[in-house]
Amino acid sequence: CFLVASEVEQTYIMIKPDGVQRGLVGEIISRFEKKGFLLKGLKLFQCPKDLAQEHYKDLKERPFFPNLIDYITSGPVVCMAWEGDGVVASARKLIGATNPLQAEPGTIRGDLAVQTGRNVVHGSDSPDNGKREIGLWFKEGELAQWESVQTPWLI
Ligand code: 3AN
Repeated sequence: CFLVASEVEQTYIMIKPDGVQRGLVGEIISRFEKKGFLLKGLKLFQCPKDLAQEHYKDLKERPFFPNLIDYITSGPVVCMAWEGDGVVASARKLIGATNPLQAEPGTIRGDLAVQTGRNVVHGSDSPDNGKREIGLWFKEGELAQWESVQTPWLI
């Protein structure tokens, strides 16, 4: 029912242009799948500048903001909505620290990236931002309504 579904935690995960260009899409999606989260939305998308600016609006005053916008809009990104208990914090653990040199081995950034400005993946930093970002990047109807048959084995 709608009420129950709306209470389930969701996060916005995005494979950035470097991740797509380097052929890491399958590897990154696989980590979230294997962990046991549910994929609710997925698309390859060329991000317009105004959407990138809105997504990163909290970083507007930072010196790296223009470079960040150029980077995110430089090629297609993979937009994903993932669902599950505690998915926001858990996804950030799977992703690892912002600076890939400080990210632990075993994390996506720790295993696959070197530079902060090329850190291959984004994950929402709170459940509220998860909702906000999924609303920004996906249109109504683009999210799938489904439950995995594996779910009883995972929760
Ligand atoms: P995270 O992506 O780990 O939540 P935020 O929200 O602080 O980190 O930063 C958003 C994005 O901005 C980062 N993923 C990275 O691409 C870029 N960024 C953050 N700090 C820097 C920096 N010092 N230099 C260049 N880019 C940065």
